[in-house]
Amino acid sequence: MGNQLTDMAPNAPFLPHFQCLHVVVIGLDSAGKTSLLYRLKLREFVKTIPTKGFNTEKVKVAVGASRGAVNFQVWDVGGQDKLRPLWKSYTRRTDGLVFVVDAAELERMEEAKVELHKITRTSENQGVPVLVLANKQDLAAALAVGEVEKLLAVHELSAHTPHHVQGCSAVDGQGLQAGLERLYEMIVKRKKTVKHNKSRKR
Ligand SMILES: Nc1nc2c(ncn2[C@@H]2O[C@H](COP(=O)(O)OP(=O)(O)OP(=O)(O)O)[C@@H](O)[C@H]2O)c(=O)[nH]1
Ligand SMILES: [Mg+2]
Repeated sequence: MGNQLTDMAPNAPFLPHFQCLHVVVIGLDSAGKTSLLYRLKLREFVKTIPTKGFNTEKVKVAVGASRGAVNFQVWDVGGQDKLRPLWKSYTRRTDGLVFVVDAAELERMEEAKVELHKITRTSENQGVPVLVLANKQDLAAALAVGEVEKLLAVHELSAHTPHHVQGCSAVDGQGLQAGLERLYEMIVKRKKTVKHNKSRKR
């Protein structure tokens, strides 16, 4: 049986086939980052323990108009507050950021908002596309995407930061493919713009 996320397909036209996109997954502790990484890698909902450092996996995802398989090197970094100062070094020169929130935890949305805005404001992350994943949509208490978007004040992100908010669940994988599609589109668009600007300067 095929799986949309990992089936091999012809390479996407824009990126050279050997290129691997670097993506960093951050967010508060217990948001579901590690669960999402392994849902993507193993197509299973795995039992996790709080991440003390990081996990990294290479995953192939069929995205883009040609449904080509694109390699993503995904870094999942621990979200406990004492580990958050490390986010900056992991996100340096990344192609894309994934910011995961527990959509069922209304009382931590303000804390998540502060961290989201802090990390996207760093000079290295200017213009880096951000996919916000409103995780745990399988829970009845989960806030809808629009609510999460408002509570995180996503509209206040810099005009130079392409972003998209997507609901998802690591339990059944819903929303992950759609979110990665959007992240991929934003990354490719940014790479094209950077390339275009460079060739105009020559
Ligand atoms: N119901 C539900 N539970 C989830 C989901 N994703 C993760 N969880 C649970 O949330 C808890 C935390 O998940 P982790 O993936 O370890 O969270 P994390 O963001 O990696 O946490 P840190 O490593 O501490 O930063 C675990 O008990 C998971 O089983 C989801 O989509 N739905
Ligand atoms: Mg973790």
